[in-house]
Amino acid sequence: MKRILTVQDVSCVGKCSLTVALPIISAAGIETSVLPTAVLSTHTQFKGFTFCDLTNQIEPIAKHWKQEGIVFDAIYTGYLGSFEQLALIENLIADFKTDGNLIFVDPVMADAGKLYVGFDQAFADRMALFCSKADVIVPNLTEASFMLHTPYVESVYDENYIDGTLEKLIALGPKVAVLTGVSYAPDQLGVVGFDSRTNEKFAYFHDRLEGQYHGTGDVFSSAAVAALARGKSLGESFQIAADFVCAAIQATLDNPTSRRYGVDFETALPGFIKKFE
Ligand code: PXL
Repeated sequence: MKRILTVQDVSCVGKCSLTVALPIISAAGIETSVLPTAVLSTHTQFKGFTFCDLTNQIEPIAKHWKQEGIVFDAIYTGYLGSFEQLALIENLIADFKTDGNLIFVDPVMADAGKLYVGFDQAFADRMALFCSKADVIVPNLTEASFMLHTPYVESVYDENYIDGTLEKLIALGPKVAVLTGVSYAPDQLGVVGFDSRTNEKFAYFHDRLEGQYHGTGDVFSSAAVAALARGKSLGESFQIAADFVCAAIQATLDNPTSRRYGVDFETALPGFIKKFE
């Protein structure tokens, strides 16, 4: 069985980060090891959340894993909260990198043109450096614009703009760059990626569903890294991930609650699991 290590916070309520990565990666038939970087009562879009930083656990945990000779087929990082965490996780990646394993970085820090609470441009610059260590990065358009110091363009852009953005992301150093939330027409949304090793571009578009939901980026990345670890191609993996997010949003629309509570990915899990039969 493949083993993925995922490094991100535990937001106890508000389906995102580890509480979605663990069930989704496990459902794909992959052992999921976790390195929780912090515990929050909820994600940061609720008011008054608690926060317990676990940065001081990163080095001792990694040291123990090294002593035990533990290896990972992929390392997937999501929300990381500080410069210090980025530096420590860079060391961890250097220590656990093998010839064959996959380093998958979701530079979680912003959406819809805005940085999340607690992040600033300096953090985005540091995250851009962190991305150089990755095989695959999956920023949304907002995260890409902060990392590249380019204006956030909400809707009116064409394929050339996206291709240019992918080129600039590749120049940061990752082998594969994937942009999420791309839209060339009001009724569609999708993902476009570029693999600098093969010079291949891939793209997948689907109908745009109503509304913006919290945690969909984490659902998407968890599904994509799982599919890649299960040996699916880049194109297939990102299609599986996009379809899974759509199915989860559809399930949420069918049974609405507050958007802060994330999407009902649980309802969509049986369809996701079938992709690996
Ligand atoms: O879903 C991204 C995310 C993860 N973890 C925490 C967050 C957010 C987005 O706001 O606040 C703690």
